Amino acid sequence: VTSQSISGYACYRTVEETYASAQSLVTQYPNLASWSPIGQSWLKTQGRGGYDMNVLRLTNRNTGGTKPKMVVTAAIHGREYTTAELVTRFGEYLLANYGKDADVTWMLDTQEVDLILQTNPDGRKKAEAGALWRKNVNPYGCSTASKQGTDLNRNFSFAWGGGGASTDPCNETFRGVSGGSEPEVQTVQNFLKATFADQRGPGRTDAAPAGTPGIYLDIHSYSDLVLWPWGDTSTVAPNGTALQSLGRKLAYFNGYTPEQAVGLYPTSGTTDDFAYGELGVAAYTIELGSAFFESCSSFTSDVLPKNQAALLYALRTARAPYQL
Ligand code: ING
Ligand code: ZN
Repeated sequence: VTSQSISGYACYRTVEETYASAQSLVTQYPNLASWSPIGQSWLKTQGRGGYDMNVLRLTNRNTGGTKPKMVVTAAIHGREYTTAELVTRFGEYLLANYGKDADVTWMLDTQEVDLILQTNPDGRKKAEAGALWRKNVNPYGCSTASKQGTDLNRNFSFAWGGGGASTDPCNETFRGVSGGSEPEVQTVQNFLKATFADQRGPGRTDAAPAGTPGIYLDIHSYSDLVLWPWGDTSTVAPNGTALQSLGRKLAYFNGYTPEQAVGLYPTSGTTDDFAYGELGVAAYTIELGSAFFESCSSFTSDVLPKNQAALLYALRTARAPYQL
């Protein structure tokens, strides 16, 4: 970790360090890892710097067939440092243990893991510069520079515009001007749609034929929670028993409190409601730890081991997330 690391938190890779780590994994494990652009941050779409948005895909490229998939997004909120580091280290763990650990080997042979390590790189860069930055950096009508941006986790197009999101572009939970108005959200939505194109998970109530199962996790911080849809209503989601049951198992592995998302506070336009409601994919939000600036010692001794166990369980179960 180089000198550009976040001041006082040397265990958390910056955007550039995260991207460099992913690139070096591809160099080291060319048959198991790829790192590919899937879209652009808002600043990049404006031609004003910014970043490509990339996915780290882990699977044995020499084994075929339709593989059950796990997608994980991290750091959709810029200041949530532990999230990108956890997911980057999870990817490193899987690759380091391929061919050594029978379980990991089998999972990378027969499944696919797609990790979006920095889901809001513009916002993350603001946080690295010292701001407690949550949103992206698209200003819309907000004239106060320190309060600009759209909350990407209120901008997803399923049930967009409901409660628990703001219409004020200076607010921390500004929902954006329309569902999926932000390029980062368009990128994730398009990626989830493509990845889970034939998904027929527990959220689907139509009569579509059974397809490939999968699971989607969005990693936030903080509060030691495992959350599942819906966020905008206390109504239990379709097939809510299966959804809750898997959520409680994830919480067993990380020791966190499991609950329906609305129980924390109402939200709309979130990642997991989109994935479950629009695509039918079993979808969870995990809130890591007890601070945005989790000390490196508690990250290493607490957040990382607990959640590595939960992520491994999620991957193991991604092939049958609702046949519990
Ligand atoms: N918390 C999440 C947020 O976006 C959340 C909580 C996520 C609630 C998803 C419901 C659904 O507000 C943080 N820390 O961002
Ligand atoms: Zn968050």
